[in-house]
Amino acid sequence: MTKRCQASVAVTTVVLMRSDRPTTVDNPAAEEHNSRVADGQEFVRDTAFIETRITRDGRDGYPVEPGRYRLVVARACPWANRAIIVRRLLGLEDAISMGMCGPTHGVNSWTFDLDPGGIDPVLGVPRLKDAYDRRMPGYPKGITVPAVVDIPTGAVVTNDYPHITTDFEVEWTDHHRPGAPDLYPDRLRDEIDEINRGVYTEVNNGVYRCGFAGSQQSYDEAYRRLFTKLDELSERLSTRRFLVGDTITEADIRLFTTLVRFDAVYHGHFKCNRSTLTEMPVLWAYARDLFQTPGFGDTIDFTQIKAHYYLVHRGINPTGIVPDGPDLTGWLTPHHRGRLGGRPFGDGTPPGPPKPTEVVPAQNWVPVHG
Ligand SMILES: N[C@@H](CCC(=O)N[C@@H](CS)C(=O)NCC(=O)O)C(=O)O
Repeated sequence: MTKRCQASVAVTTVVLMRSDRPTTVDNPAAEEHNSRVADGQEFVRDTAFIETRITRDGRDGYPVEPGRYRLVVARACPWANRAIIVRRLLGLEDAISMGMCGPTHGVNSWTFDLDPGGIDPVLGVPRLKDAYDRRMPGYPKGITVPAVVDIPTGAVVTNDYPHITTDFEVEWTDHHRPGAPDLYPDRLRDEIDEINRGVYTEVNNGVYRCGFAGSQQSYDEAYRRLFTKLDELSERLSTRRFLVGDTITEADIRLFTTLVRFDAVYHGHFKCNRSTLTEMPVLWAYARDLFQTPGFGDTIDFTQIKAHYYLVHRGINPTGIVPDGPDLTGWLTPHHRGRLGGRPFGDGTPPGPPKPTEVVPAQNWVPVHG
C-alpha cells in the first residue's frame, strides 16, 4: 500500500475520542470551544483530542517523515506555544514546517489571516477548519491549535498537544539538530510526568478555571488551588534552577508558557490577581531565566497574546478593549539564577536564531532601546 493510501485509511478509521469526558458546550454566546461554561458551573476543559500519533514505526498510519507534516499554531495560544518552543529547541524547523494563524478566530475557526491573501502557503486553505474537515467532515469539536497536518492529504493528523511535544522529543530524534537537548530524558520521565500533572491541573488549566468559572464558589476554589500550587513551585524553584534535574526539560516548557502570559493576561482578564508574576520573586526570576534562553522568549508575541484573549473571550470582556499594559521591560533584566547551578542545555548547545520567516516582530516583543 502506498503511503498516501495508508494515510487515507487512517483518515477514516483512526479518530479516537475520549467522549466519556464532560464537556462544556452549552453556552452558544461564548466564542471559544473551551470557554463555554454554563452559569453556576465549574469550567471543565474538553480534553477529547484526535489522538493519532506520528511515530517512528508509523503504527497509526503516520510515520516520522521530514517534510511531510505541518505544525499549525497561533503564537497567542499557550498549548501551541509549547510545540513552538520544542520545535525550536530541537532544531526541527526543517523537518516540520510551521503554519501560523492570526491571534483571533471566529466561532468556527482559526484563520491564516497573517499570510498573503489569507491562505496558508503550504496547505492552500484559508481556515484551519478546512484541515479538520479533511480529517472528519463536520468535525464536531473545537477547531484548536496546535494541530499537526499531513501535507499530502491536507488532513489534521493530531491535535493531542500533550503528545505532540513528547513525540517531537522521542520519536523525531533522528531529525534533531546536533547539540539538541534531551527534553524528556528516560531516567527523569516519571518525575517530569508527575510535575506536569500538577502544573496542568492547577496552573496551565488552573488559570482558565479561574477565568471561565461560572460561579463565585468555583472561581474561589480555582484561585486558591492556583496560588497554592504557585507557592509550592516557588519553594521548589528557590533551591534548584529547573523543575526536574539540572537542565531544561518538558516540565519547564509547560510551566513557562503559563508564566509568560500571567501578567499580560491571566492576572487581569482571568482574575488571577493575588499577585502578579513580578511579585513572586522566585517564579519571576525563573521565568526571566527561561525567557532569555534562546528558543523561549524569541517565540513570544505579547501583542498577539493580548489580542487573542481580550478580543476572543467577549463573554468575560464584552467591550473587547485590549489593555495597553503591562510594562514588559522587566523581562530582559538580570535573573541571577546561574548561582543555583544547572546547565540549561546539559551537554548540548542552544539553538541558533529563529528562521527569518519566524521572527516575532520587534513591536510585539519587549521594547529594546539603544
Ligand atoms: N484541545 C486542546 C487544545 C488547546 C486549546 O484549547 N487551544 C485553544 C487556543 S489557546 C483553541 O484552539 N481554541 C479554539 C476553540 O476552542 O474553539 C484543549 O483545549 O485542551
